[in-house]
Amino acid sequence: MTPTITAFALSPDRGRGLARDMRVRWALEEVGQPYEVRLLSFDEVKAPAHLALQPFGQIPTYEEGDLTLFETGAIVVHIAERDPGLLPDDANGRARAIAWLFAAKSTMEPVIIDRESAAREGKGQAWYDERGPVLDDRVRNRLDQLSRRLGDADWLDGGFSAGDLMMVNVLRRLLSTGMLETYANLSAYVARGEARPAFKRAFDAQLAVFNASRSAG
Ligand code: GTB
Repeated sequence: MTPTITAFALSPDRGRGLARDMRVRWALEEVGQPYEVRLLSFDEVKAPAHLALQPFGQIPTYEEGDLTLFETGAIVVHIAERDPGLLPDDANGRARAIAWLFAAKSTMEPVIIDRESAAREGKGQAWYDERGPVLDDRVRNRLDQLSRRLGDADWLDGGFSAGDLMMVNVLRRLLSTGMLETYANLSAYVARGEARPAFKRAFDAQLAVFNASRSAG
């Protein structure tokens, strides 16, 4: 059964592979699972048909036969459990890989998004002079901790896993900030993820959508 995911026709990230369909595309490419994409406008994600699949009116969703999923963490775990390639064979290794996926989603991503949202919303506003440095420090603190743990390893726990996929995807959101550059090992880690053929296929696919929608619009 070929899964169908949803994505924005005209992604606000302008094809930089930072919207959350990218991690699902990448996971599907890693396991060699072909997929279809249903493209949505910003109005369509808030319409009843999509809200029935994703109660928060967000992309991506994942439909496969009678299974409908939302939340990229759950979707990537499902893909990793369904097909080999993203989780180790041993039960403890699988549990640790899933723990890293959760660390990316619930320890790293929130501080990165909070900082980004405040920078966008607070531009030129007095409150941001005080709040901005606090949010920067929170991100740096997590990057310090992650960098220490990664050390000079290629991946977070043995071979490349769904945990690395999610972590690299989340860290890429910092690419335009200059914050990653201070951490040679984290920069190399992200570059290692981006060099994977499956990443490149996923990246090219989402960029093609953005370019086609921009030309059409
Ligand atoms: N927790 C959910 C998950 O992991 O599935 C979060 C899904 C989510 O936030 N999806 C975004 C969305 O649909 C798409 S990525 N938002 C609409 C809404 O919440 O109303 C959004 C995005 C925008 C811009 C950039 N960028 O420029 O870097 C990156 C990502």
